[in-house]
Amino acid sequence: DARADKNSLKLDVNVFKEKIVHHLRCTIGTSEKKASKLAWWQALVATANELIFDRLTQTQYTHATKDTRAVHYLSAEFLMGRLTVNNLVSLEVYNTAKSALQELGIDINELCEEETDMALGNGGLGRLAACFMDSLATLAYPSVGYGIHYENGLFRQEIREGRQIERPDSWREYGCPWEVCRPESVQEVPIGGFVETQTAPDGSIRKVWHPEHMIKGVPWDIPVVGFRGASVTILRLWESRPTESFNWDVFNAGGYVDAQNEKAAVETISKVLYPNDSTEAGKMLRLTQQYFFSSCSLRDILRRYNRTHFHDYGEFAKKIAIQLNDTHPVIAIPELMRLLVDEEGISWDAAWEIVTEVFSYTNHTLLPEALEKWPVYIFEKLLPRHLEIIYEINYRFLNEVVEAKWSGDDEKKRKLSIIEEGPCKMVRMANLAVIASRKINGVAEIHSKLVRENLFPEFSTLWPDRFCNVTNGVTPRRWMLACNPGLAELYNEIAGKDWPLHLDSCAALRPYADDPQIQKRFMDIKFKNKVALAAEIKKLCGVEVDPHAMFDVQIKRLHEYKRQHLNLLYILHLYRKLLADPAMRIVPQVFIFGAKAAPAYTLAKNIIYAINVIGDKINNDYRIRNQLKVVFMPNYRVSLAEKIIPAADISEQISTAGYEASGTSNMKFSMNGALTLGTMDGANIEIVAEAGVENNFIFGMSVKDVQELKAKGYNPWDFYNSNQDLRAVVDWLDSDFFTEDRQALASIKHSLLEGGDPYMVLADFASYCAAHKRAEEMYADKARWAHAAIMNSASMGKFSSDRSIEDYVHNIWKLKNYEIKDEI
Ligand code: 26V
Repeated sequence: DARADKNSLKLDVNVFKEKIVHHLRCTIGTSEKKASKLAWWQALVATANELIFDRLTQTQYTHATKDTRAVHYLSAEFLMGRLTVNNLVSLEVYNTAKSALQELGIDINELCEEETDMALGNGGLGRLAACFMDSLATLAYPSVGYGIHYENGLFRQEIREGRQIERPDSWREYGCPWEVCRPESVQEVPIGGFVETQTAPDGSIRKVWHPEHMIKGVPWDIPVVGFRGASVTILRLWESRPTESFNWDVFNAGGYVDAQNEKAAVETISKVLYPNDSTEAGKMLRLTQQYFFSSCSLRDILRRYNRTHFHDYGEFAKKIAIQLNDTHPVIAIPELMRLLVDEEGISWDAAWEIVTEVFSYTNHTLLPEALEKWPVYIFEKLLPRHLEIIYEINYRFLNEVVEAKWSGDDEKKRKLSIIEEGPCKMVRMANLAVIASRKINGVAEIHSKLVRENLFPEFSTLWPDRFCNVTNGVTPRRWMLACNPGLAELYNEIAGKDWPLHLDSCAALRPYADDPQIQKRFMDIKFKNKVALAAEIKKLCGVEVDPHAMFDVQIKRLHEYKRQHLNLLYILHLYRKLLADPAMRIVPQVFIFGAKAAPAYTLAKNIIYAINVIGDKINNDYRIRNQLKVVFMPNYRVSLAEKIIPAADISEQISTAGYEASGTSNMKFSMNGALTLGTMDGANIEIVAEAGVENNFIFGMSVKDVQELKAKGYNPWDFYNSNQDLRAVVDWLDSDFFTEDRQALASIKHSLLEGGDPYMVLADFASYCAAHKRAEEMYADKARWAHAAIMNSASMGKFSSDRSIEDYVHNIWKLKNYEIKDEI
């Protein structure tokens, strides 16, 4: 029967082999003789999909028959990366597939390299959403992820003569075999136009929106496979298309070309993911993207709800939870009000009660430039009815809630208003989110505290119970089991095979932290990973590095607050010492960077350039006898992180305290046995609390120190003038020692001095150097280092995204999970 067939596909190498060949011939349409690697990979995916879609059907059947409560995770970004290895591991067919392919003369690793990353995200926020999908599926909570089906993900980065060049990322140019289009769930979304006020004979008023356009939303589903097939959930991404009605009139009037232009304009909505740019460009389109996917998602939720509830909204808030991943989907709040009031005929008060029960909001950054505000004039053009609804929400909030608490206090009203007054009136999306949400959370303890105390102090006085913390986590399936098989095998032996589901059980390794045999085993695994990374570095950067050297890694988006330039100043400092004393022997070190800069962020791009030219100089300076290497790995992305992280000795987490909301790579590094060299910021604080400060290298100002220095008046010149080493390396940037383009490097010096050094790089420099010195000393003591590496890896139970999801479930979503049986 069907079940026996599935089992034999899972376990029997011959059956698996036959299936792959079958799909190669009958699905892909080629033969073993002439198939390309890509074709083999497609056949492998088709084979996996047989199991995946069956499991998906079982999951959806269970949820439909039980009318389950579900969470809907709305996110403009899902940084999924590659899916093949994870899906095969989760289906428990990885080894079967590997052997089957081996017998066909094919290396499974080579096939997996054929897959283009799904890079539908900028960084932390998007990758977090992807880890959460993995945990939701694994824990079998009823859930849907909703986002945008970007035609182009985050740009591909090339480095030419040290400089970043952006290239389009067409991830599905030749089709993506994981996704399936669902024409039966297409939505239509109105936009533009004007609002008409109709007064009935009884004097009651009705608002009628006459939109200018309709946009079609086409859903693409990507199945997310829970570990060991616990459940298969769906990531549903919306693609924009012109509706048939859209260009009909123009078309008939003989305007074939005009119609094609309008078609192109609509398709633009889901064309490209915006990089975290601080520029004004594309504001209009960005809001359109956000509204488009939020509206499609809400209509999809309502359609599914009404299949069983027939427009009776009494149960809506019992069945539906919606999580807003940052402010990007916050337009869903007025959109749900509009759908309920204008289209479903529910009273304002009843609709508001539903809305405020359903939504919750996660904040991911305190950076003022990242808090979204939209000009009112853009709203008037695109979403005139939503603007009215926002005004109404605001009016009631200010006159009922704020007035009751702070009667007559106009200053409070000005601060808390959704509308920012001024020459250009703005809609503050974060204020709207807080006013309408049941819960508001930050992403690490310290960040949640700052959200309460610095970002929304008045709101948290008003509604203390709404604010909470959910510390981020990452999936151990991708970030340990799949990317570090050597380490996974060690944990299988020490902690049993269920550790990817119960990461706390990795603590079983801690008693062995001083056991010489286990230390050797652990460090041998690390060394093998470093050998593999060294080969990758040779391939991508052409630089030879010694795997015995200390691998010091900083991989993350390029931003001043993350302080890649602090790292660079230390590298210059080491280099300078080596040049001054050619006989000096140091711990050999390889500094590894990976980072994309937003295309319009000039200083960030100059820092990338500086890393490359300084690296080039150092790597080719025979005087330092290969004791120091600096490599910039191009096109940093999920699949590259999976190769780098298992090979890291040092994890650089050096943001100015108070600026990195959480960080998530910090957790991945620790799990894989790297030691954190970092500030007391974000989740670093919680990581070292678990793994031991003595097993990591903490340095620099605390949040309190930063606040105090700012209050007292920070002057970077004080540090520059009083520290000779610091002055020497800062001045070195303004020289032609490294490059003809002296201006590019001098701009970094300029920002650190005349620019006021907004992220206090100079203030933390001395302490940073001291931390590096401690790291170098510890690295020379092999047993001490192994102890620390093991303690880090074995203490990361808290940072499984399963724990984060359980926190969301218990404190916010209130879901039950369901065992998925083979029922149909
Ligand atoms: C947005 C923008 C937009 C305009 C200019 C510069 C800029 C810089 C940063 C951002 C951040 C977007 C939100 C984000 O990705 N936050 C990250 O979320 C992670 C998951 O919670 C967290 O671990 C990171 O610390 C946080 O930066």
